[in-house]
Amino acid sequence: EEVSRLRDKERDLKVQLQRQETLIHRLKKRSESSRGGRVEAPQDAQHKDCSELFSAGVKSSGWYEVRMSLRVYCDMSGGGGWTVIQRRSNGSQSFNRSWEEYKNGFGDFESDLGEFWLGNDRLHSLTAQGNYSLRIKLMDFDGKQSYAEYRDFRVGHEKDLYRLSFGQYVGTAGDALSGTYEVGVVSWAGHQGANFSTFDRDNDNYEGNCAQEDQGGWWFNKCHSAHLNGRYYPRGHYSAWSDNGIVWFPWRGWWYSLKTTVMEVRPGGFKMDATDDPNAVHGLPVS
Ligand SMILES: [Ca+2]
Repeated sequence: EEVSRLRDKERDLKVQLQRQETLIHRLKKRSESSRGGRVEAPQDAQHKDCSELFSAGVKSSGWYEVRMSLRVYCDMSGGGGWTVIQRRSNGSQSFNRSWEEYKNGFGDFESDLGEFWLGNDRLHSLTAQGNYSLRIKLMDFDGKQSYAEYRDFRVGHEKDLYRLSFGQYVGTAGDALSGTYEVGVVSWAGHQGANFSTFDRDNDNYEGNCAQEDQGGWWFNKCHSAHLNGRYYPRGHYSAWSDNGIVWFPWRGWWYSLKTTVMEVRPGGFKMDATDDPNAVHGLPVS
């Protein structure tokens, strides 16, 4: 009887050991994947955006949860702390969407290179939290990159038709949003103060419907110098009845559709961590 009791005990212990091993294996896998930047840590989700996560020590780019259960992609490169609000990368998502879809956001909120629009309501509440800078990163099909950065980026409330406003520009792509890159452009293709329009809500200054013709929701005037929510063309140069590609006019013109775009925001006063700044002097001897 004693022998059979011990055998039972042995069997129980083996089962327990197996469970422990499975648990260890799962924990190992989880910590490996977290090194790849795909964790949702810190889970209290009290951070208002990616800049606060960055300051809290989260340094790898990826999807995270921030305040209000909002799932955001954080770009921790370029000084870190950027909350991505739009991405085009491969044409997998249609950006020709309704007012309601642009209001709530749409697209792929899972993949690292997923295409998405964060949503106009979230854009409004994010940028209403304080002074935000907007950074736009562009790449063409030759792999050339450029950027445009605007201070004081703000998106109005829905009742103000998500009106766009922004401040001073710096960058290499050209100041498409203000339209000041060329005389006479501002009045018809500047985007300062423009309302948001979609195919089913025409709030532009044009007798026709810019969003319908250019196949995407955007802050249209009559119609645009930049339209990053246009149709995805897989080869760059395109011809169409309307300039409906992914366009940043001062960089590649109306008839070139960009390969990738990222729009991201960060508080204007954000101080990057000196140890992550590639331009920072570390006081190391030059050997
Ligand atoms: Ca119109």
